[in-house]
Amino acid sequence: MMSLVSLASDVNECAQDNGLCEHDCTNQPGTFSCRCNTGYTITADGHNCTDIDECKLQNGGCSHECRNTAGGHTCHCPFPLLLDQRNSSCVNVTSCALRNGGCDHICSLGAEGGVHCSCRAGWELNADHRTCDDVDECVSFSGGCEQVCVNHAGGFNCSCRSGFESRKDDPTKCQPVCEPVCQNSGVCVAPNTCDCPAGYPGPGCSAMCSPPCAHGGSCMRWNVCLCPPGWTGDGCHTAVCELPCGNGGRCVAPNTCQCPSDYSGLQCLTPVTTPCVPPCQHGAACGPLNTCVCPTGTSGIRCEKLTCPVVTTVVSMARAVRKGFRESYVDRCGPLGVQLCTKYRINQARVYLQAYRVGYKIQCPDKTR
Ligand SMILES: [Ca+2]
Ligand SMILES: [Ca+2]
Repeated sequence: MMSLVSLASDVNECAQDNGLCEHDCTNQPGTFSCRCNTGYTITADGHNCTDIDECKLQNGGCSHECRNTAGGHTCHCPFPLLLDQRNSSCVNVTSCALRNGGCDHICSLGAEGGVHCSCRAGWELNADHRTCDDVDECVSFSGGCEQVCVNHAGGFNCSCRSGFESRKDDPTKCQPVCEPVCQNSGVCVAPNTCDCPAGYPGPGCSAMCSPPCAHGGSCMRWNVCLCPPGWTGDGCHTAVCELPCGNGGRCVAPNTCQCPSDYSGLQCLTPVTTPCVPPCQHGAACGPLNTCVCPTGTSGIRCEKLTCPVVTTVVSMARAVRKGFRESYVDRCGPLGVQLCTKYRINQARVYLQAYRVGYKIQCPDKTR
């Protein structure tokens, strides 16, 4: 750590460990001194501080009893005298102005000129006629509490045992707590015990359905489910298909049919045609169970064998179309129409387009011949 070296030769002894002074350290040119807080005096070692016992010096200025304290002292008076405003002399009590007449709570002037103490509600006057002591209301009749009385300074509270709570209309009384709360006009008669009306046997007098209501159905009185649209049955487990499922299809969700493998569609009315694998050849149709239905002239599992000759077929595809032609003609032209010019126009004509489609077919000999 860096430190600035002052030009003067003085060393600040207070900078380290407070100059070993117990209270205050004062640095001076070439030296230092320890000082003590008010009520203390320096000891012979010049560093430590010790309490001054003021009571040993003219009784600390007290008219009666003096009690020494660390750093000070206090004066005390024998009953029924009170300390005066300067906290040193003891005087007779003649008014409520001095220290509230010595009263804890309420001071009033007595008939004979002396003062009279009294206490606020919930407190009672001590035998010293000044101090106010708390009244323990729970000692007599348990404070009027139905279950538990709790005393505190100036008052008391009623509380309830576990499973009960204070009644709103009368905090001295207790009522049982039911969790969950009793619904449907049920009455909580003991902790977590509802007295339920008929038809509501569930927790907290709720309706109870067995089997439970599925698909968002509401459980009503007497084990009845109120089902949402699209569902019906005891526990709302049965789906409703407004259009019935055909061909052995099952209604599995609202308006949803689950079809057998050979039918499809909303109501399972469309037969499913599955192509044969491998495919049938020579135009053969695919029959049930992946079998090919071979046309005349073919055989084999896939109708791949030809049993009759194949002949070429030619089909004429001739058709007539309209087509535009450009043709020239001579016309008069020029400023006075005296010149001759060649002009062009589009003329429509019907033409024939000739085409052929070449195909093949299996031609078996005529059996009748
Ligand atoms: Ca003292
Ligand atoms: Ca009390």
